[in-house]
Amino acid sequence: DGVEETYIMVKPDGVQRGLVGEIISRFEKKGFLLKGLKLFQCPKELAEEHYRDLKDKSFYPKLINYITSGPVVCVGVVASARKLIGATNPLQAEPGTIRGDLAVQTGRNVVHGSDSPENGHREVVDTLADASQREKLIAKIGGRSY
Ligand code: YYY
Ligand code: MG
Repeated sequence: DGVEETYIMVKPDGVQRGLVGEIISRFEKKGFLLKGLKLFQCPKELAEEHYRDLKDKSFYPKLINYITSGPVVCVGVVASARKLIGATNPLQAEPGTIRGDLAVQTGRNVVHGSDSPENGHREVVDTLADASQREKLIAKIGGRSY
């Protein structure tokens, strides 16, 4: 519909460390419109789909293991959120960003944010759609269009 969406995911380390409120609060205080929110155990198939561009990377198996290791919190917001999240490596993320303030390890960087409007829309649909839609999606992953 022309409105940019971003999929934010508080990763398992963020949930386990009790940072859900803090992280969502930053998006709220910045003025992002929240479109959806839920606690979610990511199925392996969906994690592989989510990180499909990274499947040849050496860290990919660990990444899939980690992201499916416990519940995550999925949030759909309107507009781009990468600046608020900060660089992938928290040691390079600016102070004031979520990763800059709250994380130290790349593999435990507390939050995901979509890297483009296209991926934002896809990721919001994939996880914030209802369970029956997601089952259908998982069944047809590989040949899809948005
Ligand atoms: O979009 P962003 O999360 O900042 O980074 P990506 O390059 O998309 O990688 C996704 C995810 O993979 C990253 O948040 C942590 C992990 N990762 C890693 O464990 N080791 C790396 N060298 C690079 C990324
Ligand atoms: Mg990314």
